[in-house]
Amino acid sequence: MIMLNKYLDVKPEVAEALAAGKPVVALESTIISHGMPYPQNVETALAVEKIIRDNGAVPATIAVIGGRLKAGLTPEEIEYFGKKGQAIAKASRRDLAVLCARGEDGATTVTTTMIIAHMAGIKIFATGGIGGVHRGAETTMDISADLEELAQTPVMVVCAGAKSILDLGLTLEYLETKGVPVIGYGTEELPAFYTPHSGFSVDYRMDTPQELAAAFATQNALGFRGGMLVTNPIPDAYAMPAEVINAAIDQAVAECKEKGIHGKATTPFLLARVSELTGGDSLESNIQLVFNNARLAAKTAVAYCQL
Ligand code: PSU
Ligand code: MN
Repeated sequence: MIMLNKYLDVKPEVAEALAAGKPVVALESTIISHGMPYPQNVETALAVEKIIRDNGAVPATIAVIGGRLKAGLTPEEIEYFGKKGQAIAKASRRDLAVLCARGEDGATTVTTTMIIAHMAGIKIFATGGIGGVHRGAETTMDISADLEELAQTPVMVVCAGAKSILDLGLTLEYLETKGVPVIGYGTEELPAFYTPHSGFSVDYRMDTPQELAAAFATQNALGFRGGMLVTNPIPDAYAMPAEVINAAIDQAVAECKEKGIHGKATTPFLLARVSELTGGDSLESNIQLVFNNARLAAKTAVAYCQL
């Protein structure tokens, strides 16, 4: 009998799957409220859940609602998060206690999705991109809490790499210091979200969900606390031309600096600005890479349960 946290609500379908040793994949809610516009955010979140199911796992979209940590949302709750968008607080590790104490809502980032997934007993999590070390962090010290969470919480995060709104080289250095393995799925090169190429190398290449599952199970069996980062390149058919996306990112980063935006507002500002500057193209790429990650995460969760 697993003792669950008193602030945690696990959706019955998710709880049943976990109790039966069946595959479950966690999904984050900041990507819904802050990462994409309405209504594409809701359509994408629901389609991602379907992809997880079609690939043999149960989806658990994670969020904070009325001070409760939710592992698994209903379609109505997903619609609520999508519609409220940026009006919902973006919840990182430092925010969870206050949100629970006050009975408020929060959209979970990679950090808080990992925390709540781990509380519920979910091992695998699919998202779009992670936060990391921001460009200019040597003076701003803007380093996403996602990296610290990967260092201390045993959840596998399947993403499409990180956007070059970040300093990708410094992000890899930080992950190395913290002992987080960075795996390339079918590639030796760290993917840069909208493009499969960053010019940086990953630590290991793996080519099957079984290999990913075995490496992560071994890390857990060794008693290591941390997570594992799986970077899955965007399919070529949906990749953006590097010049187009990099020009938009450089402009967004410059505007962010000019406007003096900092703290938790930085990443949502950069994401929204890049999306405006590149129009619907980057949104379509973003949606497709999330679908691709959901497929891989579900297959890996299935493989993990078969070990
Ligand atoms: N990067 C993306 N898409 C996202 C995010 C980051 O390409 O949606 C979101 C995720 O929820 C991530 C968070 O965990 O932003 C990181 O925010 P910050 O940099 O403030 O830690
Ligand atoms: Mn930050």
